[in-house]
Amino acid sequence: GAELLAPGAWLLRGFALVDAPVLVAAIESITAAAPWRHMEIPGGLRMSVAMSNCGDYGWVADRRGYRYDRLDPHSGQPWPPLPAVFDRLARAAAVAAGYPDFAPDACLINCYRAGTRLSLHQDRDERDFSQPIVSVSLGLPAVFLFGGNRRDEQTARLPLQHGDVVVWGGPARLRYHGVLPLKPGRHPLTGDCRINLTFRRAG
Ligand code: MD5
Ligand code: FE
Repeated sequence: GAELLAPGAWLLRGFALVDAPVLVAAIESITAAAPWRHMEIPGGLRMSVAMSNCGDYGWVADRRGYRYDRLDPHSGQPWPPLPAVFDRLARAAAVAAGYPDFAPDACLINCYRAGTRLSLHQDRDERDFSQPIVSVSLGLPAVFLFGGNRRDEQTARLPLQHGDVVVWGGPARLRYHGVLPLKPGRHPLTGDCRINLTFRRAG
């Protein structure tokens, strides 16, 4: 069953377990066309998370800022399409969390290796904050940091495992969050990494 983490935030333990092998195979073909890259952020630092995208829009960062773009800046080509299994899973998770109208048009694919972290931030590059974000964890476990509506609020630690899905909507949509440095390990499906899929409505 779904576990309420906070108003609007639902944890669906193991919701993606059955689909995981198919998801990982699809990620391999997506990243063959749109390879993993460490994006540069305003200020010039490179992110420790490796990223790719699929769907109508992809999240991109460069020295000018953050945005959603229909084209992969590496190739100048559209991002690979959202596989049907991705779309079905994201919609089913949103329905289970009480968001029956969620229609993702963007999937950011994050790859964490030992030591990779994601510092505390909000997701605010999307147009419509009434749409939730669906996040799918694959491979190595991670400790997720769930903060408040202000950066200085206390954070809760949430261990996320292979197959876990979290739906962030309503009052949780704009909460600060991050990921602690990944511990080294090996997972039978993903090897030395944690992969996270985040499904969004960007356009
Ligand atoms: C991850 N990715 O584990 C996370 C999963 C990102 C990112 O944060 O921006 O790529 S998405 C977590 C999330 C999204 C929106 C709201 C909240 C969490 N929240 O309210 O805590 O790679
Ligand atoms: Fe985020």
